[in-house]
Amino acid sequence: MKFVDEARIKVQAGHGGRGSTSFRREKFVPFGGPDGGDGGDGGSVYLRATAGINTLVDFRIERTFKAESGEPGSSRQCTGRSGRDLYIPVPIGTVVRDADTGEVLGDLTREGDVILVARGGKGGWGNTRFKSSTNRAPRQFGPGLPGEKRTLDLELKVIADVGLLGLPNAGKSTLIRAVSAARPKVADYPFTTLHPNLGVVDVGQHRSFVMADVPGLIEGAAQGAGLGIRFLRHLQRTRLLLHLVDIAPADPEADPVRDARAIVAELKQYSKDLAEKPRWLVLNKRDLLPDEEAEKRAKDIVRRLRYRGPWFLISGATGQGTRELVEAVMSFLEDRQREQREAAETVASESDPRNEEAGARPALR
Ligand SMILES: Nc1nc2c(ncn2[C@@H]2O[C@H](COP(=O)(O)OP(=O)(O)OP(=O)(O)O)[C@@H](O)[C@H]2O)c(=O)[nH]1
Ligand SMILES: [Mg+2]
Repeated sequence: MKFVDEARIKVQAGHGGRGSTSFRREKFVPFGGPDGGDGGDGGSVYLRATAGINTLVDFRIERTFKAESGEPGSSRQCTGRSGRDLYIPVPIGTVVRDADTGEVLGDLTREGDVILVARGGKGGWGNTRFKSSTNRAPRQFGPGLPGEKRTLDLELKVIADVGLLGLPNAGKSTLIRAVSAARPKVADYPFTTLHPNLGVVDVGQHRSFVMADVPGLIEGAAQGAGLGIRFLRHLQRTRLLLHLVDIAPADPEADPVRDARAIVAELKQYSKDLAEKPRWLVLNKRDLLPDEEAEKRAKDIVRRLRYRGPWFLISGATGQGTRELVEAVMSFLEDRQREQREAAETVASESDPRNEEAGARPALR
């Protein structure tokens, strides 16, 4: 299926129904008075993050999504039926902007997240409501208010904990296949992967994380070379990047160190935030060389890059070293989660009025 990560749609909420102008007419009840009911409210339009939808392909053609209008009121003080609300399912990770103002209306990051994007119009008053001591037979009615109308820009940024980064053919898709159930295509030509793929990596009981495989990056990507850098947006929400480097490139001219630097330069051009994310070096295809030679090359690459973070020497093809890699990633993510939780608890207890006296320390739990 085609992968689409940007779309523009129009939404139109339902209009409020017209209020009714009606008078009670019954045998033996002359001048029965006004009995026109209110119009029903128009339905509103919402977007809802829904699992199982992975792209914005359904919105490829710009179209208008309309909620129902309210029915008009009627005699005997009957209120018109309200229009039904419309819930539009969108992928988890959709950022919603007002196309006219650029304002971010919402970021649907969790399944079931809902945002209101166009409010339905209120139904108009029936003439009963206009009755007063000076006007006992009002003919006024409320026309019902129009429903809101908006043009929205939707942008999908997939939600993953870890993102794979690297040249085409570095072995990103092979790695995600080795450690998850995701089955992206693998082939020995560049740009096999044309859109992001997500895989859930199960590390053990109740321990798992989501890995994103994105299309390969080449030098000049920021200027549009290869598939460009637009797919990098899908790495923006990750907590950790794994930079895959082929330690035995088929091309004898290729220099893994120079190529690795080029990738980092592209990353910096794309976004400072992304460049500052934790990034680990993963030296891949160790099976192509004898162990000793592979280790020597790996150390040499690390030294020449003046890289000081954690690094791994693996083979996505044979699985060697991938277990250690996913364990380390999982621990890193768990540590991050713990830090975040603790930070949130500290903020919560600092804003607790019981801790307001000078020197009061957050209570330990
Ligand atoms: N020997 C060996 N070959 C590998 C390994 N990992 C990947 N390959 C091969 O390298 C080629 C490219 O692998 P992919 O996984 O498609 O690479 P990619 O990084 O996803 O490439 P793009 O999608 O084009 O960016 C394929 O022929 C793989 O079989 C490995 O660990 N060892
Ligand atoms: Mg690939």
